[in-house]
Amino acid sequence: MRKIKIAPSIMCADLLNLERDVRRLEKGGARLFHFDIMDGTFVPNIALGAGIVKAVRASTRHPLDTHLMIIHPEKYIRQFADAGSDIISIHAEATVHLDRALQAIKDAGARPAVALNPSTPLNSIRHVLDKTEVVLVMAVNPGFAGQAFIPGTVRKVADLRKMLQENGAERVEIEVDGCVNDRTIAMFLEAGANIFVGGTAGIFTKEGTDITASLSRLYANARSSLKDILRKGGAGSRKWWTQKN
Ligand code: S6P
Ligand code: MG
Repeated sequence: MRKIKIAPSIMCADLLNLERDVRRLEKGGARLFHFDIMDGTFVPNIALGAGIVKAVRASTRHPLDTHLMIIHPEKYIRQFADAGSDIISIHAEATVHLDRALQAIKDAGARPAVALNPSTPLNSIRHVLDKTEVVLVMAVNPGFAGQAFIPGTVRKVADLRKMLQENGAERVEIEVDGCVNDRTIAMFLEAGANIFVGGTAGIFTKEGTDITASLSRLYANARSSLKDILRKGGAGSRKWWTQKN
């Protein structure tokens, strides 16, 4: 049975008390952690690096999901795989050799994922679906936490789920990143996504917030939304959710 996965965004955690936050998030149900790597060129901000991936790797047995918002990602794939990333996503807009870069992720021993900015059409990945295990759909323009959600991205996820079905690539998971909260999770589940990055909208809602409680609440509400959707026969069909990954 496929599962809803909520990956807390490490960029939004308390970096001075990261190990404590990792423990608190695990207690709230975290089984995947998300790392935002920003180069100040592909996105107008600089954040995190392989060192923090390595540090968290030593502190948890759960998979690590590294989102490279950098140009020429192929140069750094090996470094992030060696640091302990289990999933590495590269932006389709950031490389002119997408197929080769996805293959390089696989060769480095990680799960290849391709990320799309809100305005990038799905057609740009149609020919690499056999090389990707996850498609990460940005629901905000990448670069910062705490931004407003772009509603057109729900339709994009629904179109993507359809495109995956039509191309015999149903096994591909859809990840949504940006402004994930109870309301948007319900919409994206219905559209056919199953991995969600939790940042300031859903987990780290304000300073001092109880992140164990907010993550477990987000999970509980997501599971109950999925039940309702499946009862109505939505979410890329019941069959998709009941298959093994
Ligand atoms: C944004 C980045 C994201 C953020 C996350 C924050 O460029 O890729 O992973 O960390 O979106 O979530 P929120 O709820 O603050 O939008
Ligand atoms: Mg991200």
